[in-house]
Amino acid sequence: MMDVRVIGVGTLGRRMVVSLAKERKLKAQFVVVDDGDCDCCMTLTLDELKEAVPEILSADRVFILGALGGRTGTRAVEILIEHPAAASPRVEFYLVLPFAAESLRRRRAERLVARMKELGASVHLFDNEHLLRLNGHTTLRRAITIFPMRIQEAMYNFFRLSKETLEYEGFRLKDLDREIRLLEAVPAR
Ligand SMILES: Nc1nc2c(ncn2[C@@H]2O[C@H](COP(=O)(O)OP(=O)(O)OP(=O)(O)O)[C@@H](O)[C@H]2O)c(=O)[nH]1
Ligand SMILES: [Mg+2]
Repeated sequence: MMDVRVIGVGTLGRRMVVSLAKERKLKAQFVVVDDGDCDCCMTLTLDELKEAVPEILSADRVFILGALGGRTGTRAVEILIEHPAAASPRVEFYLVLPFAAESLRRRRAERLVARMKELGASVHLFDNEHLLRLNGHTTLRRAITIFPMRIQEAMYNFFRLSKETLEYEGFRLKDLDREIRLLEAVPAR
């Protein structure tokens, strides 16, 4: 049996991992790196993460889910990428980038992404700035749900699960079909 670990970093990472863990469909070990405990998965503080990095990155496949720009998620990614195993193709990062309007957060995130690329980490980015293309076509609440949904979808794809039941924050993947198509169709400004 393949040993798969899904790590959620920061608040958004926690939400995605809790949502996936509660579905009980993915055969994976779930870990959250954030403050406070979590009723459905193992939770680590940043200090605990530092100690646990070699063990965490030793699984057959490791997925790290979260957003950059805030404190906890960014710091967790910084800690993880300093270990050589983080550049292995077994390890993949799925990360949301802040809006440009969150200027300091955005710059912090961009610096870290540059560093990750330098180190050769496998990183899939979901840039909030692209959501502005949906301006006037949907609500903010629906728009900000798209990327967490897409990241969970990537996990479902990995496990070859049917996406019929995939949901996040009260939306099903198919509820956001129109937004997802619009996002892909409208070119960046
Ligand atoms: N699209 C989208 N982006 C989000 C969402 N939540 C957070 N983000 C983005 O992710 C960035 C980081 O947010 P968090 O995950 O809350 O940050 P954190 O790592 O918990 O940081 P601290 O709480 O400061 O420790 C934010 O600045 C937003 O740009 C969400 O639900 N949808
Ligand atoms: Mg947080």
